[in-house]
Amino acid sequence: MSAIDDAARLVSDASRTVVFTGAGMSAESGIPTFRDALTGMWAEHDPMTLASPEGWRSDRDLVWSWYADRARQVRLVEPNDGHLALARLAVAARIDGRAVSVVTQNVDDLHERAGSAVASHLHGSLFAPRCESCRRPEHADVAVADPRPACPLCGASMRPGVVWFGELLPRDDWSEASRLVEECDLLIVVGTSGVVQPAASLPERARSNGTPIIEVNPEPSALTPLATVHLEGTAAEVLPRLV
Ligand code: BJW
Repeated sequence: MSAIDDAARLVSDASRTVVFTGAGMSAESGIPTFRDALTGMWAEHDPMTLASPEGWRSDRDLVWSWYADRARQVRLVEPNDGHLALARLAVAARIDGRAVSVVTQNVDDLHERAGSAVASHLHGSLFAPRCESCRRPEHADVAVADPRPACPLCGASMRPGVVWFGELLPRDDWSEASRLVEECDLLIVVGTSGVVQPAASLPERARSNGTPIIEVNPEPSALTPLATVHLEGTAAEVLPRLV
C-alpha cells in the first residue's frame, strides 16, 4: 500500500481526529510562511523587532503597521483546496458521529472562511486586537481600518492580538488544544516546521500516547521523526486526496 492509502485508512478509522496546522497550510493561498529561506517573513524581517514585547515597546507604529498590512493581505486572499478539504472532512465525520477539530498556530482566518470551526488559535489572531493593559478585546474591523485606537475602557494602547516570542499562549486555547490532543485517536500535522514551543510539543504528546500521526509537508520537519506516515507534498495537493 502507498503512504496515501495508509494515511487514508488511518483517517477513516479515527473517531476523534485533531488537525494541527502551521503557516504552510496558508502558503498556497498566498500567505508567506515564516522560515522559508527565500520567501519566509523572517527572511525579510527580524522577528525580535516585529514579534516580541521588546519590539512593541520600542516602535509601536512599526509593529502596528506590519500587522495591519498582514491583516489586509489576508483579507485579499482565499482559502485554498487544503482548507476546503479539511472543512469537508469535518462535515463528513459529523454525519458519521465522529469529530474533527482544528488547532492552528496561524493568525489568519482562512480555516474559518473555508467552513471549519477552529477549536484553538494557539498564537492568537490578526483580527482580535486587545488592550495591552486590561486585555479587553476590540472589534476586528476597527483594527484593520485604524490600527491605533485607544482602549475604550482604560485608555491604554490597543495591540495586535497575537502571541509574541516570550509570551504565554492564551490559556483557554492552550487548554483546549492539550485536551483535544490527549483525547484524539489521530493527529494530522500540516505545514509546520515544529520548532516553536510549546505548540510543537503537541505532536510529542500524541506520540507518547501511542496516537498515530500523519504529517503533510513538502519538506521534512522537526516533527517528521514522530510521524507514523509522512505525506510529502503541499496542503492543497495532498489534503483533497487524503479526505
Ligand atoms: C508547507 C507548504 C505547503 C511550506 N503545504 N506545508 C523550549 C525550547 C526552546 C525555546 C523555547 C522553548 N519554550 C519556549 C521557547 C521560546 C519560544 C520558542 O519556541 N522559540 C524557538 C523558535 C527557539 N517560544 C515562545 O516564546 C512562546 N512562548 C512561550 O513559550 O511562553 C513561555 C515562556 C515565557 C517566557 C520565557 C520562556 C517561555 C511563544 C511563541 C509565539 C510564536 N509566535 C509566532 C508569531 C505569531 C504572530 C505573527 O504571526 O506574527 O508564531 S512566531 C511564528 O512561528 C508564528 C507561527 O505560528 C510559529 C510557527 O511557525 P510555523 O507555522 O511552523 O511556520 P514555519 O515557517 O516555521 O514553517 C512552515 C512549514 O510549512 C515548513 O515546514 C514548510 O516546509 C511547510 N510548507 N509550504 C504544506 N504549501
